[in-house]
Amino acid sequence: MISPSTLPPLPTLSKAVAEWATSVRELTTPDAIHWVEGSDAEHQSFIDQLQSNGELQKLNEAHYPNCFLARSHPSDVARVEHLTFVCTTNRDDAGPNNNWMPPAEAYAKMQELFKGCMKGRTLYVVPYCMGPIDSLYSRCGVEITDSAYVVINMMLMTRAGRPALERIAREGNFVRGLHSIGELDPNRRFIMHFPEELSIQSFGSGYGGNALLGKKCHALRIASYQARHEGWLAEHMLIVGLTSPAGETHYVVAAFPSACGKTNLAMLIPPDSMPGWTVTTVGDDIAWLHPGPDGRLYAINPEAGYFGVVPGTNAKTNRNAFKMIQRDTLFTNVALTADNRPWWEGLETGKPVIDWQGRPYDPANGPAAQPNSRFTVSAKRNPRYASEADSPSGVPISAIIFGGRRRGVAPLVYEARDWNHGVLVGASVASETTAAAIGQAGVLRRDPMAMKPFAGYNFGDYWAHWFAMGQRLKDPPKIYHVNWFRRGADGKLLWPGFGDNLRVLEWILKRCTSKAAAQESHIGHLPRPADLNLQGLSIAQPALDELLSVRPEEWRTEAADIGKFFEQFGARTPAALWAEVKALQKRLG
Ligand code: SAT
Ligand code: MN
Repeated sequence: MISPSTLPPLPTLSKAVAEWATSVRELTTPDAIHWVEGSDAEHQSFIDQLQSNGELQKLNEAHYPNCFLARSHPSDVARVEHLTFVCTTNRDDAGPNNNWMPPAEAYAKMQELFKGCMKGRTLYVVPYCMGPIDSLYSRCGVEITDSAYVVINMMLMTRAGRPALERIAREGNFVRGLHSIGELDPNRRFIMHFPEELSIQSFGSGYGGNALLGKKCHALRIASYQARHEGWLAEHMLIVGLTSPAGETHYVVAAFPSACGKTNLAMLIPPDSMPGWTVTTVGDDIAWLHPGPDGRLYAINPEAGYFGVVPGTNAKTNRNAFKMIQRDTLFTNVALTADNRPWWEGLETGKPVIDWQGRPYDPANGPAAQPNSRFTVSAKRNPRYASEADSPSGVPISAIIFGGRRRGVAPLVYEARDWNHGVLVGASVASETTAAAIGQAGVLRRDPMAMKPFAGYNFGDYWAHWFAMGQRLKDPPKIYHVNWFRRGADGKLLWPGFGDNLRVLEWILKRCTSKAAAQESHIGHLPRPADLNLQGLSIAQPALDELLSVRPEEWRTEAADIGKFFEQFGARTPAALWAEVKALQKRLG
């Protein structure tokens, strides 16, 4: 083994990164600079430092070994879509789906904010690789930040450190991400993206989606733009491996808006009444999809960790995740019990004594844990981590699933007629908003491909790119829409969800291998109750009928609403998408 002291110093590896770091140092005037190597010892030293300055609190070592709690500023708990911008030269390239600012104006604004902002702080240089370090599909970046909390999160969420910088030195290109927590002042907070220059500037927030720049900023907004030019897709999708009792393995990807259960589906536990199934996780949030040499679509997970929603996680909803976060986990904004264990709504044991803001718990102040409180943990801690997650060629995808959180209209599951119809199905996803973004929760909004907050360019061009991708695949995956959240007249959820979602996945896989029947409806192919494996599930017939019902009058309204939504994108809305809307309307009569 080479001793670290004989390795070349990091700043000498890449001239381009070193020059950029120097220019940032001159602008932000930090007291010190630290280049992140990526070693375990270094990670520990950051934890020690954060603990000694009070930013991290060690949790009960006997019950939660090597776990820590971080509390954010109370106004800094979620993504801020109204302060997130895509700064392309032409406004139309960002599209009505993004906030836009001219690049020169945005750079000038950020220059003002960043000037001298790291005085008294350390500037950290974090080289990272999104995806397996030796995969052609992976892409690298460097995040410069003044937050050690961000550094330890990036070390869990990405492949960060020397090997990434070595790859950058070989390839010569990287995404430049500049971040400062500033004063955490919501009035001086901006998340700016410059896809044309592969650069990101984020100021004034320490929250995950705003500050861990490898995640939504790079792996979705910048990467989606890059992917369009290079002929691949960067999507807000989990990747899961499903092995049937017969020993056949298929991989599927699924796109749902934030906080709609992607992590739960990615780590699904088969119900006792479905013995013999094995579910493994490749990714829980982001998929990069490439046409493979055999004409199929292949997926890699660009991330190396999970940044998941804590509330609701328990042994029943997600036993794997629950086990996974019992050790080596960083919690943000959860509550505490009297014996210093983390606590959250839905935990089912213990009780909160201190709330997420560090105050004595009082129900009058609202939930004990922040509804968007999060865990950060290495993917390797997942007891069902798929070893293929590290495969440089990715995994072949049999089905693409879109979904939203909707009380009505959308049935439990339906299958698109073909790829082009599937693009319409994805483009018309609608979902009730959640706590993952600042704003009112529970409002229905269109969230095409669950990418509304994350597409780094005009949705019209994005849909055109989806159609073009279909043309390039000899053997494209089938496309589905699911809705686990349909409610009955009494307002109660009709479908049990969680592990029982495997019943729907089983039907999907059987369809992909021509082993299951379906009936045709106006909106696509649906299972009849007899086509679903309902063994061991007690569900009343009327609930099942309602779950699988498609009401033409509701769908005529839906189709008109979808059309209105697409009109916003004017001439950029592809003709192929209008053709699909027309065909749907014709079928609905
Ligand atoms: O905060 S994140 O954007 O990383 C999580 C999410 O909203 O999906
Ligand atoms: Mn997400």
